[in-house]
Amino acid sequence: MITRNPCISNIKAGYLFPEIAKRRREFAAAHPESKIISLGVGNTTEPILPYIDRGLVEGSRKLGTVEGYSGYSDEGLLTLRERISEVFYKKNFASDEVFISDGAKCDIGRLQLLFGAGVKVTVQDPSYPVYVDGSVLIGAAGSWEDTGYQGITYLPCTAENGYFPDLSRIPVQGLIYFCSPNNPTGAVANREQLTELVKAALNKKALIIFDAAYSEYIRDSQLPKSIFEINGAKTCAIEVNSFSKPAGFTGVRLGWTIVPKELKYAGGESVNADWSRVCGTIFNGASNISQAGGLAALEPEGLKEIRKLSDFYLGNAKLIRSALQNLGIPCIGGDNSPYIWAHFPGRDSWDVFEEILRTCQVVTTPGSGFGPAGQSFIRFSAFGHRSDVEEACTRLEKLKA
Ligand code: PGU
Repeated sequence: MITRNPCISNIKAGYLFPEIAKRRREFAAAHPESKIISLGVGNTTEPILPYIDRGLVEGSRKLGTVEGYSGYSDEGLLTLRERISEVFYKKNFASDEVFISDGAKCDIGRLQLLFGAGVKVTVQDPSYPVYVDGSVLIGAAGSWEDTGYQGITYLPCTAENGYFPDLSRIPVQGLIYFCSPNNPTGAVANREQLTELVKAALNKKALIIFDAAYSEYIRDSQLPKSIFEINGAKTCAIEVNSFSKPAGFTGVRLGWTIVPKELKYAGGESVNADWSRVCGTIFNGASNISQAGGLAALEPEGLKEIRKLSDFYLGNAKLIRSALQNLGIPCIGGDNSPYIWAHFPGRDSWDVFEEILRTCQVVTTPGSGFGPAGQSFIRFSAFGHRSDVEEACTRLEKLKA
């Protein structure tokens, strides 16, 4: 029989979220009477708001008419690409620098094809697991050693450094994944910090993949929502973003990636041209129905709904954060992001996960699943119905003991 891709054998554990789902199922099977509440995976729960929903419905209806029918749309509807540039980037990007995707995760995976197995990858530690697991799959992570992959540079983000890492260890000509607002810590890098990041990337001739999936949760107007608010970023950064968390499109699937034309490899070749080539080869565009929804989301009425929906989840975050603080559990995040990062000093994350599941019937995410520096932390997601979040907060009091 055919042999397995050795990169797949290198993956240390199952993908974090299916592992959590498995443990939840096992608990539910053993305790059929329990009503489990999930503050685990960051999956949206609230209905799509009416104006945006109408956009999706109309997009679908159009497909049933001769005049409105459309087929493949490759890099995405021109109108949507232009509107994204206008709404999020002050028209700073031409439409052919905006690539419409079926979500940020999918593009994070595909982008690695640009750099190949030899690339030196740097991540914030902790970070969204796709950066590391995706690097393992393309063969860039090397082998697993105790708490991390030998080929990955982990930059610890801890209370001591204000959850912004020491950038001096970034390898030359490497790839840096940077996520702000951060998943899982909820920390948001300020303008000075992102300026430092861009400077470090330029000095090291490195490329940043900036994941801004939670940018619409930023409420502090001083905080940057995009890496392209920083001078110099156009020559060292790619940005991925998504309609998932702001518009509730986790199941609809729609995102975008900005690849500036100024961005060049060491040999002077255009990254934008290569990205276009990669997408043209292995991606046939986002659903035209999703794109119609995305267009509606970026109209003034839709943008109001984005604000309303993200305000709702931020309201949940506030409840969770104060419930934890009342228990004396140190935590950060939740003010400009939908995640709260709670510290249980000296404890193993999976043990705390199990304890919260057993005593409160609340599913969370163990911090160690996001990287070595996540050990002893638990991530609480603010995506949930309000009544469930309130009930979960009440149940968390059982942790007092
Ligand atoms: N980027 C970050 C930083 C994320 O946290 C997530 C989702 C995505 C991208 C995915 O965006 P899409 O546009 O929907 O593809 N993170 C969630 C869901 C888990 C997962 O496997 O994606 C989370 O709980 O961390």
